[in-house]
Amino acid sequence: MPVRMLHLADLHLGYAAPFLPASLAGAWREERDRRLEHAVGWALQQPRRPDLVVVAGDLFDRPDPEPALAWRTMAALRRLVDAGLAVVTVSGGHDEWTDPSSVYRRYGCEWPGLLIREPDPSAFGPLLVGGEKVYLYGAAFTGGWRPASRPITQLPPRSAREGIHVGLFHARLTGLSAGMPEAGPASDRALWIDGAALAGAGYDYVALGCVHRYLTISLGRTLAVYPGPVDGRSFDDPGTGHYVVVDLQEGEPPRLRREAVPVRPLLSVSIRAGVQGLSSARTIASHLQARLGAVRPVLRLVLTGDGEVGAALDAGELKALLAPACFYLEIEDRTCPVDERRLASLASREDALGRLAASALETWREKGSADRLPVLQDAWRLAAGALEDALP
Ligand SMILES: [Mn+2]
Repeated sequence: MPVRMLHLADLHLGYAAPFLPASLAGAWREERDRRLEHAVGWALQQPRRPDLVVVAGDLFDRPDPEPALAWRTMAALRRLVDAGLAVVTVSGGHDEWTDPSSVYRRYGCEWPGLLIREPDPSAFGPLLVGGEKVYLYGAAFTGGWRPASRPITQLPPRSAREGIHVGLFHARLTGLSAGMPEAGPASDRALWIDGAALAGAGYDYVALGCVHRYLTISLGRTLAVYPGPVDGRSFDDPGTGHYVVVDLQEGEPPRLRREAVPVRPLLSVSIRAGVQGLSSARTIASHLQARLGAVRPVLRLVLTGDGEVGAALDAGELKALLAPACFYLEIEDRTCPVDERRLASLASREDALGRLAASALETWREKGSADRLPVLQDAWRLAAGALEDALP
C-alpha cells in the first residue's frame, strides 16, 4: 500500500484583505480562516484517507496570529493525530520563529504531530505511517539565520534504509534552468536551496511551500512540488482551489493528484466594450452573470473600449446590475470616449481642445504605443473633462 500524503502550504490563515471594505473584510477572513479545518474534515472523510499531512510553511499569515485562531488551528491538527494520521509542520517566512511572540514558541510544546524547529536541514524519523517507514528531511525557516545570497548546498543525504524519503521546506530553489518564477521583493523570507544539491540528496518527494502557485519540478529521481495556496489573498495571488495529494510507494515514482474544493474565487476579468455584442451595461452584466453562476466571487472587472461604444457604456449601471452576483465587485473603468477618428476630427479645432486632441492623436498613432494607450486614455478623460466646461 502506498503512503498517501496531503501536502498543504501557504494557507496564510489570519490574512486580512486590505482591498475589501470593512463591512466585508471580516466575513471574508472568517471564511478563509476555515481552510485548515475544512482540509482536516475533507481528509478524514475520504474513503481512502491520507496517512500523513504535511504543512510546508506560511500556515499563518504572521508569526503571532490571534490566540483563538492558533487554538482552532491546533485543534484541527489534533483531530488528525487523534484519528491516527501523522502530521508534520515547518514554519515559513510569514510565520517564522524569531519573533518573540511566535505562535510556535508559545504553543510549540503542545503543537500536534512533529513540529520541525531546526534552522539547518536535518533528518527526522522514521515515522511509522500506514505500515511504512517515512524518513523526513526538513528545516524551519528562521529569519536572519542565513541570507538568500548563500543558498543551502548541504542537505542530509537520503538514508540508505528502506522506506519513503520526504523533504519538507519553505524554500525557493536556485540554479534551475527553468521552472522557478522570479523572486519577489520579500526574497529573503524563505530558505534558498541549490537545486543540484536537492537533486543530489536523492529524496523521493520534496514538499515545498513559498511559491504561490501549483508547480512541479523534476530533479533526477526526486519530484519537488509547490501545491500553492488553496485560497487567494488578492487578484494577483488568486489561489489554486485544489488540495494536492500524493501517493508514495517505495521504488515507484510519486503519483500526484489535485482535488478541486469549493473556494470563494478571486477573479480578474477584462472586457472590451463592443466586442462580441458586449456593448451595453445590460449585455455585459448578463454575460458575466451566466459565467459566474452561484459562487459570488470577489471580482475585479476592467472595462475598456474606445469611441462611441466606450462613451456609451455606463459603469455605474453595470455595477448596480452585477453587484448582487458578487461577494465584492470592483470596476475599473478604462473606457475612453474618443478613438482615432474622433481625435482626428477634434484636432482641426483651433482651441485648447484641438491642441490636446492633436497631441493625443500623435501618441495614438505612434508605433508600439499600445501599452501607453491606457495612460493616454486616462489623460484624455481628465484633460478633456476639465476643458469641457470651459469651451463652447
Ligand atoms: Mn506564502
